[in-house]
Amino acid sequence: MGAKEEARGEVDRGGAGDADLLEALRLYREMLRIRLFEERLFGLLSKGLVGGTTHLCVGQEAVPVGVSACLAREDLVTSTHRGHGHLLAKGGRADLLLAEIAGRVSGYCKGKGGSQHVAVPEIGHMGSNGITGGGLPIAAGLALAQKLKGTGRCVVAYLGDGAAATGNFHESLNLAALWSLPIVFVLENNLYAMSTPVGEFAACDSFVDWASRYKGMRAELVDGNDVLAVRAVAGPLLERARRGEGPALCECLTYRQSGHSKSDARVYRTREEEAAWKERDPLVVLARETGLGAEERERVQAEVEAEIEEAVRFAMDAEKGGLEVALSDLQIPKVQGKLFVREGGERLSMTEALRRVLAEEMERDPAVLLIGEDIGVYGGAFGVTRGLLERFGPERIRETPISESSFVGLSVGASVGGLRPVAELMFGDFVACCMDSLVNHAAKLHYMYAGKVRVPFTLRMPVGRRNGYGATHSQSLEAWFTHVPGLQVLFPSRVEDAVGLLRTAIRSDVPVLFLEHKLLYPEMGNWPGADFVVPFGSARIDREGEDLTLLTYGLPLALCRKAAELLEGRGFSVEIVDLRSLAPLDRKTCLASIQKTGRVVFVQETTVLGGVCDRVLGDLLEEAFPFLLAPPRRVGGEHCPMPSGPSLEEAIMPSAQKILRACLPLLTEY
Ligand SMILES: Cc1ncc(C[n+]2csc(CCOP(=O)(O)OP(=O)(O)O)c2C)c(N)n1
Repeated sequence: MGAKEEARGEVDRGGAGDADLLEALRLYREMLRIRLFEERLFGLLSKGLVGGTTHLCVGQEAVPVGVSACLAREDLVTSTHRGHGHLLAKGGRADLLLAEIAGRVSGYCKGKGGSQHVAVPEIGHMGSNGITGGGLPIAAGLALAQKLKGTGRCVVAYLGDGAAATGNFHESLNLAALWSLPIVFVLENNLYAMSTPVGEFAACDSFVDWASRYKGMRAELVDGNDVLAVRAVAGPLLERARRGEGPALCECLTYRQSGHSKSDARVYRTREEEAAWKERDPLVVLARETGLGAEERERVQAEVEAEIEEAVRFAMDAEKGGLEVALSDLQIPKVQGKLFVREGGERLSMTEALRRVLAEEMERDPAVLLIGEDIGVYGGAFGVTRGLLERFGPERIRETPISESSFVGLSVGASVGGLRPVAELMFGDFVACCMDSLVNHAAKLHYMYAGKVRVPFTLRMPVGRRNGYGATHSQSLEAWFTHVPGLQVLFPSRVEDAVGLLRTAIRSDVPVLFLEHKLLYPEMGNWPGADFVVPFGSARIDREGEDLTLLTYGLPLALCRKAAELLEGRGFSVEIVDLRSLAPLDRKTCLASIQKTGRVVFVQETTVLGGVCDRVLGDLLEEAFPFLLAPPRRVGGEHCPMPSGPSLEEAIMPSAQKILRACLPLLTEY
């Protein structure tokens, strides 16, 4: 028996076939709302009245309607690129959704999200997602937040069959099963991922088969064109998840009657196949099974048509936004704390200071939790979290499998769900494994959902050289992230700043990448006192001078100090600016220093090509150019991967001598 027949034949309908006529009519109406919405939208798209890319769910309406019939308003859903039906079924308004898709200010997300990126948290819709599989770890994070906060709510994570082939799918199912999260993955198996048939991309008999291999995970297959069957199967899975008995996957076999997107000529499937599925259209199936009469259906049809016509009028007449709307929801709120350093504080290492901040913030705010690999008894790769497991327990010192993509994505979701996760990467190089979670999600959710969600998430990562760790364990990739709007990037060079910046990161409502140089962990400094914070975008003058400005951050600060002393010995006065906050950048302090000295050299550890130096100097030059007495210079590592041998590593790194050599011509020849 094929999976399709199995789904039709073996479903326990749980008495749902006896649903009374009123309920059947309600379900019919909900499905019809989605159907007519999509058909009307297609018309607008075809006439060019609505732009952008759009993925219609015609033919799949029974899935969200059957699932939503088992959800309370407070339960949460995450959605996909094909998400209009998910939102409408969860209680979304047709007019606000259509206005959103049409890019209007009165749309759900001011027109900034469009068809694929809509969130309506007030009805438990936590966002659709343009990245296939990208929403799955976020959904797991939302489920973790429900579990830790004891809300009793569950999370539905919609996904397509194509998403089941992603690493995020398997990593998220693994985490959900390990931690017994209150989540049900609702897999809409419409037989194709764009044009590729399921059998050509998934090496499994069914997705239920895959999912059921995860311990504690329930997995059920259901006819996704039969709304009563979907309701009957999803209900108990959701109840079980709510009771804390574990996650589930509900595979719904269905068919997308429309093309993948508006430009799809559907050459990968036959018209006969389409016709066969049309006979099992969800509206037809429900009417047939429950004996809904023509008269009732026509009445509902007229009512829904009127609603959709009104939605079209509303959306087409609504205002289109301009620059002001486009640049809204980018502000970083101020963080509360003290801005002065207590003199003569206790001496401690960077490692001890970071640990103390983490512990204090966890004491202060029960929403703070740590997430990462081997951060428990082992204490993290560099010992920063040592001892915290004993103090705070495994619920809040949450050790993860080796799955950077999903545990970072999960942290993003948990932060949207009201927690303040501080995740740790074992080595900063592994940030390459979770780029999607950071760049497409952490950085974007607040903006594209028009400020409706917050992402108070910190990602700590040990970076940089350490005498022979080699090419994949020594990188310092901060420059990648200073380019991404929505991400904050902090990089302390001394203990006091590490304390103040980490507090700022944890207390803020925005996503922050917090970089810790491995060679700075033993560095000693003063404990700056409880509550001390260093605000975003505030550089520090480390040394005052008149003739030349050294801009730097992180480990090379020490080299800059040495070079400044050598230059002083030759009669030159050097100012050092420690950026501390790479994004946002303190342009004012940098420009004031360059205006004063007329000469600038940027010093950083990594290759200068496309480095933070390029981003900062490029940004400053337009204004700084008139003050410059000499060309700007950059000093950094050679443009090659980090070699392993310590002498090779040393050879490609910046040094005080190299800085001196870069500075001297500027001071003597101009
Ligand atoms: C990471 C990623 N890769 C590729 C795409 C392009 N894309 C958008 S939808 C889609 C097919 C997804 O298939 P499935 O998950 O089965 O959902 P369906 O479209 O069938 O609803 C693809 C390849 C994307 N958006 N994200």
